[in-house]
Amino acid sequence: MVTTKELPLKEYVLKGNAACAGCQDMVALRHAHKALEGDVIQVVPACCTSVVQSLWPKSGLGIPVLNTAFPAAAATASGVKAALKAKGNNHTQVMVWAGDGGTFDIGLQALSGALERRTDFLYICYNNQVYSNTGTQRSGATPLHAQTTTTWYGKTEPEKMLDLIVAAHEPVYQFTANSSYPRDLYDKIKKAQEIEGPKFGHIFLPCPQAWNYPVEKGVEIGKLAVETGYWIMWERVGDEFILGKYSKRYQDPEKRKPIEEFLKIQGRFSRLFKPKRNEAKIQELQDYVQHRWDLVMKTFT
Ligand SMILES: Cc1ncc(C[n+]2csc(CCOP(=O)(O)OP(=O)(O)O)c2C)c(N)n1
Ligand code: SF4
Repeated sequence: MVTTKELPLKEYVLKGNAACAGCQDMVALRHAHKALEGDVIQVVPACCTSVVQSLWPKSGLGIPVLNTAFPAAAATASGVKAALKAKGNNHTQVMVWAGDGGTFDIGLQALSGALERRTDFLYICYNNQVYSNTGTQRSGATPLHAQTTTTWYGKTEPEKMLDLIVAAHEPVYQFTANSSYPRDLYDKIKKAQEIEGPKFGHIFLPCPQAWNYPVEKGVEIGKLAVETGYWIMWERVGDEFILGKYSKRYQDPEKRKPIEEFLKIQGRFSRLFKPKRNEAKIQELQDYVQHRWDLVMKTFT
């Protein structure tokens, strides 16, 4: 794994941009661009990243970016890739950077089409589990019992298993990552850059604004997601499945921290603990951790 000292010094995500304090999207984006070293055209649909990028005169990205309509990011990327090819440019990476709303829900059809067309691109879904930039509405990635402005008493459905939907398209490379492990993310983006064909990365990242936690807790919450087994780190190169080193030990349920440790730190789950503890709902989320592991392991191994 790359060491901190080996990370390129050049910054492509610029200081003083419009992201909230403690935004973990910026941590992930920063490391992705360090890996790509500027040879990239980024496609961004409507989301927090598009605000960071496009607010004049404070554009937050020092690379070429194409802002596109909310549902159209992957289709736009196919077009950009075709244009580069027509110009004889086979090296520049086309990378979509889209939120979970723009991927799980409104951009899913375009994503499916681009994967099926075998577009040579990298699609990144940064998953903060909510439509953040329009005020915290629930998305298809919002977990069971999480409170949002459209689910005041907690969401009544669990999230969509997007990774399995994407896997059914057989991308050449697929991975999950987490903003609390940025060097691991860096390595995965580097790897993606070397593989030709459709590639998909799914990054879990806490959002202080929407999840309602103190800004300094972002890294801790991301790590707790892995240590409770809630978020599984893995890669798939073709058919080869690799369980990530950060998740390996948590395959054993005995080694996992209780899900409560991940939940209680976040205001969006406060109704599970106040005014009185809701044991049944906490247990439901605990059981769902194992369900997710079973689905992933049964599907890929
Ligand atoms: C067709 C369409 N519907 C709705 C919107 C309004 N809109 C812009 S961004 C956004 C939320 C994006 O959520 P997500 O993709 O999860 O990214 P995040 O804001 O969390 O970064 C919405 C609903 C839009 N721009 N276009
Ligand atoms: S709402 Fe969340 S994801 Fe969006 S800029 Fe703020 S912290 Fe980042």
